[in-house]
Amino acid sequence: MRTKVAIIGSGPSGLLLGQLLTNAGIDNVILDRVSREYILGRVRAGVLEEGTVGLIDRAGAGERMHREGLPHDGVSLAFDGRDHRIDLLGLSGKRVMVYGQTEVTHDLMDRRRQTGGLSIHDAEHVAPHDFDSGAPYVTYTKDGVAHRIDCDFIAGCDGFHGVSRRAVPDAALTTYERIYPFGWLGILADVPPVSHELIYANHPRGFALCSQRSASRSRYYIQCPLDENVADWSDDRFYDELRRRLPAEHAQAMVTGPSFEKSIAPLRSFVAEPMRFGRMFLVGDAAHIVPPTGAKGLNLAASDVHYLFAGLEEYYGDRSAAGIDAYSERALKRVWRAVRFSWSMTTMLHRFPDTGEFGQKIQEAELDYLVSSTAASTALAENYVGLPY
Ligand code: FAS
Ligand code: PHB
Repeated sequence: MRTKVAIIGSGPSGLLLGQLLTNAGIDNVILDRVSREYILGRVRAGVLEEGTVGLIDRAGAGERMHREGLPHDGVSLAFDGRDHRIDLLGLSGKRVMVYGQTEVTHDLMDRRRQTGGLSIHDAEHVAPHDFDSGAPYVTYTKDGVAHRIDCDFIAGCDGFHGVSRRAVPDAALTTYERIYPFGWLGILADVPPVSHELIYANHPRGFALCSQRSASRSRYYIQCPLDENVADWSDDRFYDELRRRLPAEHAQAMVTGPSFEKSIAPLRSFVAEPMRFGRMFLVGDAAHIVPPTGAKGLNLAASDVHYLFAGLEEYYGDRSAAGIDAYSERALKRVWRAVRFSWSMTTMLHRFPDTGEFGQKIQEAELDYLVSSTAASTALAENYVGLPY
């Protein structure tokens, strides 16, 4: 088989890139090691920047997002027993869209099927080859049969644990990492959200986040130790702890109900540089990971796709390589700004074991200044809604 762009990974990065390429008439194939159903069973991000919304629209997959998604003009920071609203729209001129990554993935998969894009699932032993040459290719096995896809370019959209970054020689890669000493215990439950907007809570007992998927489906998180066992957390125990970390008005008003998803996610900051190796590009989580505190993971994957698609469209349009040559530098500039923001939100809102009561007081002072300063709130709003591409 031969294609122009072989895409490894059928998550948001791969699907969004694949659809933009297909719409531009640039042939591509997506490979994933798991099934569609497995991918659609994953629960992840929930907040989309306007840039991400625009790319999903450009991909022709935005109809349900605009029908079911929730535009949010503000977000709350809760600390010291009180709520403080950050007026995202008033301060930045932009809003965010609350719409689950699972739904984005579903919509992009449906759009790919409508437009005849080829996706190969349950592909085993996927491997990129000769990407430092002019004739790269990808191999994989399906149902015991070995296959090869010759291509012009390889897009490594295969996430943090994927094969693309690992195929790069160590000497060609520089990585930067910070692993946080806690995780997020999250639940999904079909109960009305405690507030119409998201609440990020700093509390001496630990961080909490009240998010949502719709007016009848809530997504809640509490900071937990890394060695926590999710089986030790009944719904009642989770809700009791969540309420203890929220201002009384929310704790009292909270509607609880059975969770249908409960899991613990570790938190890390990670960046691999550069994001291009000859004819292979790293995209999204394959190149970087952020703690979800800033709601940036999925949105960074989208901006990577924006830069890479622009470069590939230019290459196949007027045969200029300028865009693909600039991809890594352009993407990393925005990646590091989002890594910084996600790190700062995580540092400001979570309980760190080694900073104790002094650290708590510093965080409360930072939050108190932030919500009382237009300049500081504007800076947070600009970053939260997404910096320009
Ligand atoms: P993905 O990891 O989504 O997709 C990679 C795809 O590549 C997968 O389908 C995988 O099966 C495939 N793949 C991997 N190895 C392969 C191989 N060898 N061969 C073929 N295919 C292979 N972000 C937020 O903004 N907010 C959140 O709340 C949030 N919560 C998260 C919770 C968890 C548990 C995780 C892991 C991530 C979370 N994220 C969150 C970040 C997440 O949303 C990512 O940023 C987003 O999925 C990135 O999309 P992709 O780059 O497409 O990578
Ligand atoms: C979510 O809804 O899953 C979510 C929202 C905002 C975040 C992280 C996760 O910062």
